[in-house]
Amino acid sequence: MFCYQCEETMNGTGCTMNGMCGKKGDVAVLQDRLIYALKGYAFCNSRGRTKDCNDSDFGPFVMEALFSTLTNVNFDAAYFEQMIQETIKRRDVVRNAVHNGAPPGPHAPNAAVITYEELMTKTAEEIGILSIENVDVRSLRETLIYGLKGISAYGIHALILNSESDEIYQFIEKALVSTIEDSPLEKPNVDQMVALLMECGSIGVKIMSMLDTANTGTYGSPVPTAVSTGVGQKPGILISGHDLKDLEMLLEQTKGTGVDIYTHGEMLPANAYPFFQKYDHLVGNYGNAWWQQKSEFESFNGPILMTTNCLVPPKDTYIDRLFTTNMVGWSDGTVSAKHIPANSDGSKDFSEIIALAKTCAAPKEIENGTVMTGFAHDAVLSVADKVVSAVQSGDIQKFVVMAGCDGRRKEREYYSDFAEALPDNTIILTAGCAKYRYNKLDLGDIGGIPRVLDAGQCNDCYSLVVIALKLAEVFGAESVNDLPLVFNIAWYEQKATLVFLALLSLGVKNIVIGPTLPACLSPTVLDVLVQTFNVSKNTDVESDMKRLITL
Ligand code: SF4
Ligand code: SF3
Repeated sequence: MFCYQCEETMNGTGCTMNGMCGKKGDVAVLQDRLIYALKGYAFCNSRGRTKDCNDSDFGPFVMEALFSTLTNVNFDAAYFEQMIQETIKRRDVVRNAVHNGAPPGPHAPNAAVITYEELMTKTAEEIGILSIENVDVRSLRETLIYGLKGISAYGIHALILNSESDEIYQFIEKALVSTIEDSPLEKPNVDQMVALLMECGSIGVKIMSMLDTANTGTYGSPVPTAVSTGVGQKPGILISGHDLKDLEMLLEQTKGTGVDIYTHGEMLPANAYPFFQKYDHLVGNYGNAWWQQKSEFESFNGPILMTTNCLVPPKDTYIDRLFTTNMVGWSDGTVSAKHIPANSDGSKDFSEIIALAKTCAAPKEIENGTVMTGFAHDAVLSVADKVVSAVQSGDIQKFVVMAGCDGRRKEREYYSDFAEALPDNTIILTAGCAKYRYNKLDLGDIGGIPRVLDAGQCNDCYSLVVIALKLAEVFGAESVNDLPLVFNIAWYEQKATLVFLALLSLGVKNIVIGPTLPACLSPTVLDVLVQTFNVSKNTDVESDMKRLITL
């Protein structure tokens, strides 16, 4: 196997035996085969589009497939075998329609003609990342694929709330086709591939905007909220991941059952939506970022529902309390996490989880306080006057965007140290699970504005963009680059890759990222990013404080 899509990749270069995330070699090669099959399906569908016989369900299916290969989503070999089979089946339907049942021409790429049986014999070396020999082409194509995974993740959440866009589906199709090694079409050159990455970033802004509209249209605009981190006396269900519709269904089905609901990880910001605040049995948030789940799921005592990433291979102590839904799956071939499927109308039956919860002890207390969230664009813009006058008076010297992901590596303590070392006249704008590195520090406020403003989940980085653009407008700045705003972001998986591309597509310069640079960036591609956008890696707190804040 070879995989280098996330920040924790082995030695910063690539996982080759088993993934640091727990992904086994057999699942890794199945994911490679699925991506290969998706490229062929996209190729045939693009031909079908010109003849009006493309698959109308292409977008949703491909987004589901791509999302399932994102880091820490699905570890179940059987799931991938079935998805590869389904992809090939769908591809063949479109291809036969394009050719009126005649065999494909001699120039069709292999991904468009390979059979399921043949594909299942292909190795990672033959069809995976390293099969692309030119390191720069490999770098650009893989970065694009990771961007597509991010688009797909957010696209699925939007789709669940009935929001979709053909423009996004057509981009996914075009981008997948552009990565086919033996394509008969003209191959994009390096400049064109960089342009495709920027287009991917723009589509990223669009999908985050769509998801923002879907979320706020369905659940209201988040309001600043102090969320309890303690526990009650009743048994509970812990819901993690990013999907708000699952939370809604779970809250409805647990009303009056004597079972409490707690959020975990990226579900914390759900507590700030007016819609969810009407449920008294939504008690609060239990625990921290995804990587601490092994101890937190154990001490929670009740069932856990993983709606999306990040899932860590579970311990025996809670595997029989772990439930997955959507694209999430876990199996070691013998023991599997129980999966809750969606019915054809999107509804789900959580009765098994609820029945199990009733037999469990209440969660063990691991904290007892509150944590603030709910500073999405509407909440921040409603106090824009206050913010502007604080900047004008010098009470606020700088905004520091510290959004992104958290991870288990020790180097990430840097982010807590950096937050703590920031001068009192700075405000941290955050979103994503990166916030857990500083959202429980007591950093105080500036004239009533908390020094850590949490806009929500990683997709709510969109809120940070809206806030920055509004500030630029108010201050008459030409772009966000002229604002007293700096970026020191943390990345881990492919949604962060997409958010990064989204920021670049908006022309944001001088972004500092860490704790390492993505392994998929070849020296040449990195050089392009440095030359064009002055991207750099964070170093140590003292030096970064000097270059970002005090200079
Ligand atoms: Fe390694 Fe990350 Fe890929 Fe997992 S997702 S195999 S940790 S690079
Ligand atoms: Fe976190 Fe996995 Fe990226 Fe949504 S849940 S931000 S890491």
